[in-house]
Amino acid sequence: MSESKAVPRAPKAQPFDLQSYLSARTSAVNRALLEYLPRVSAKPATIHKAMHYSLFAGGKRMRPALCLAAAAACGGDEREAMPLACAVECIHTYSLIHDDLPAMDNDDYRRGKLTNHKVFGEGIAILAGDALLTQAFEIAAKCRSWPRYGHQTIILELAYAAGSLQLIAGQVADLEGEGKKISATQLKYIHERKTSALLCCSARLGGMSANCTPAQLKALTDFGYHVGLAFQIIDDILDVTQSSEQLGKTAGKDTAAQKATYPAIIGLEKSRKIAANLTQRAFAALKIFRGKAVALEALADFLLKRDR
Ligand code: GRG
Repeated sequence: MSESKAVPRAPKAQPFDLQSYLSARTSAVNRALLEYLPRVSAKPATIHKAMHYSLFAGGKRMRPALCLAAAAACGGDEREAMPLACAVECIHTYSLIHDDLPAMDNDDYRRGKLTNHKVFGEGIAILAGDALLTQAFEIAAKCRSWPRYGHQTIILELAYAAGSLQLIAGQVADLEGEGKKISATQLKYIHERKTSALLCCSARLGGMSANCTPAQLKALTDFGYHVGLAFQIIDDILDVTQSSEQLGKTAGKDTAAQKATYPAIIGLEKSRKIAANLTQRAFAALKIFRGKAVALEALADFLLKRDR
């Protein structure tokens, strides 16, 4: 073909570099958290040390990433979403500290380090969890509001996801289900509340920080719900397929505590298929964003394929 007739080739779309994306967001979230939280040296230092200890223990920061990516998908500025991303991470970390307590899952390791109560004692660990939960609402109350989403809406969103109808409800059902034979429907009830609610809330808050339309909020809700369910199924699979070293927490706990999980009820292969189908449904929810949700798509894919 002569040069004059050559059809210019469209530039090849670059694959999304999720590792760089996550590493940049994790650093930004860590910097913001340090700004929002009282310093480690603030009196009483013990409680602030305990809060910082778990918050900066090396969590994957998936909820903040979903929040920031949802804001970007709606055409927003990630900096506007940052306080809400941090608020969600504070709630998540509180739930992990309390979940590890002897009265709950009684775990010695989390995020590859000794659990909060192992280092600071049960009393301080309970208080560190309480303080992080409260901190989340302080951060949200101090952040700006948006034309469609005022402070009341934002605070309600966090309160509902963390409250006795969602996160706590899931934990109660989980505790009460130990050692009992429970149905797949009951298990889904637990997963929806214990895991999906906060992931969904993260995506929704990101959208709200971009003053998203009702249709965009619905899409983010669908996306977060399905990603959340897939996330917990993968978590259950990893509990039986990975080592404690790999997970940074005690592997095989679900089996030891006779907990109902997807792998226990329907087997590993079927569980993997269900997680993949849920992720497909999450992808489908993103159509409305017409290519602007690449980060959300990459995150959902990563969560399905993760090994820790
Ligand atoms: C309020 C006490 C209390 C509990 C609420 C969230 C919860 C219920 C318990 C936490 C334990 C658990 C297995 C929750 C399910 C969600 C989940 C898989 C959490 C782990 O999330 P990752 O993998 O953790 O994102 P990192 O450490 O990476 O942040």
